[in-house]
Amino acid sequence: MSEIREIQVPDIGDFKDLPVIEVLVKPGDSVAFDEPLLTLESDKASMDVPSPGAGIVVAVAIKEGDRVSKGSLILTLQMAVDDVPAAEPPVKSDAVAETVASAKDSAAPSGAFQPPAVPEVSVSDVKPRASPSIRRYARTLGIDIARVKGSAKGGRILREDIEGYVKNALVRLDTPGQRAEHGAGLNLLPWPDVDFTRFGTIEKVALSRIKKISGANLSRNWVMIPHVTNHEEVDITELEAFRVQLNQEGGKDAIKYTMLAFLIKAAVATLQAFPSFNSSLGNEDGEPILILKQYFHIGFAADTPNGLVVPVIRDADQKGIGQLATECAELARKARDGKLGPADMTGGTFTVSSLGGIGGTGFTPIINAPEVAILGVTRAQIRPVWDGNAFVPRLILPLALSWDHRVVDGAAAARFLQHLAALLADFRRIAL
Ligand code: CAO
Repeated sequence: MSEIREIQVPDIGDFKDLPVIEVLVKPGDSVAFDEPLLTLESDKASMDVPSPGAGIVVAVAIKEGDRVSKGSLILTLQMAVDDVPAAEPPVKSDAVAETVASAKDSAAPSGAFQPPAVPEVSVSDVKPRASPSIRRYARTLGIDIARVKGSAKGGRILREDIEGYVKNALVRLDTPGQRAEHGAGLNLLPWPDVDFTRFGTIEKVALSRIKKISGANLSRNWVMIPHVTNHEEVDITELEAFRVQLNQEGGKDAIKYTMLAFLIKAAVATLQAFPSFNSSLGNEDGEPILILKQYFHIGFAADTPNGLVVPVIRDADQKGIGQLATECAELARKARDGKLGPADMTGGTFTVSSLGGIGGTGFTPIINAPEVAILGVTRAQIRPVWDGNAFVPRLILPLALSWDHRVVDGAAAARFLQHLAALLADFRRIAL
């Protein structure tokens, strides 16, 4: 036998007119004894109002935002006669709700009442069951509690469930493939999951260690830095003639003067003239600051069979072009042999990425964080240049400067490139 009972707000102490912050049940729900029906919030704490018995919710009389006091009607409940309680269970404030919830969840349901058939409820309709403190905990961590699977009886969410959810999310974010799949936390569309074998034969190859590490760094830098790339073309006819002459003068064990060494030398002189390009963004007492470096350690991108690495030439401002060329060659050899140590690749303040030996007319280099700018160089080509009277063949070098728009702006970047171009066009200026 069953009967319909009106369930009212029980004795809630001195509180009156408390706002309902959540109604946890709806008509058709089956509730167990002591299961929370709604959550009230006082200025001191939130509290669950538990069901005084097991049964089926027939009608709900209140909604979120309503204000209730002792005796306010909450809902009507169809209960087995045996289950009709003599006394109501106490309201649980948020300090104790969690422990009580766990204890309750392990208790057997009471009575022999067989609830009548209720309409099937889809998963998305079901409100997650959790005590106010657990809800608040989830809110503090920025978690949508509806995504958390409860492990206690009736799907009730415990603190461990929230923690498990967070742990899983962190593990997923730490896995490169998953990071892409989850849109790098940017709420992007998931990465396309394509079965390529549907379209043709494929071969699966593991990424090298270097590719995995540089890929993760490049993705972070691309996503987190507001990159802008400025382009410039510079006439290096005289510089190349000088470089060729230097190399011709050298004996058997002579230094090979490379364009990269001249680029590094000119870049250092330009960084000295524009210190904000030789900096990093920092944070002090919660305020963003710019850390201007008074040393000039220049990285250069080196292509190796296992992927891209960036060895660093220390104190490039204190070295001549011959020494820069020698050190670049040594570091590039070490890079190709996989022998670079961490000390060879850390501490850079600016990077030069030269594809000039390979080709191309321009590209967008990705800033090597925490640096704020990078110079990309592609292949110099003889072009006809108008000298006022006639077209003359000149060797033109394309430059691309990517810079962090949080640190510098377009005018500064254009001036930086102009300065660099002027030095490369007439290297004597470096002595000025
Ligand atoms: N324009 C035209 N020719 C150029 C040039 C330029 N900008 N830069 C170099 N060259 C020519 C040189 O004259 C030389 O020619 P010769 O063999 O006829 O003398 C040849 O290219 C090789 O030059 P190099 O010995 O000076 O080597 P390099 O400075 O070009 O390269 C290094 C050294 C380490 C930068 C290079 O091996 C490398 O790894 N480059 C790739 C960097 C890279 O991958 N960047 C992209 C990063 S983003 O993915």
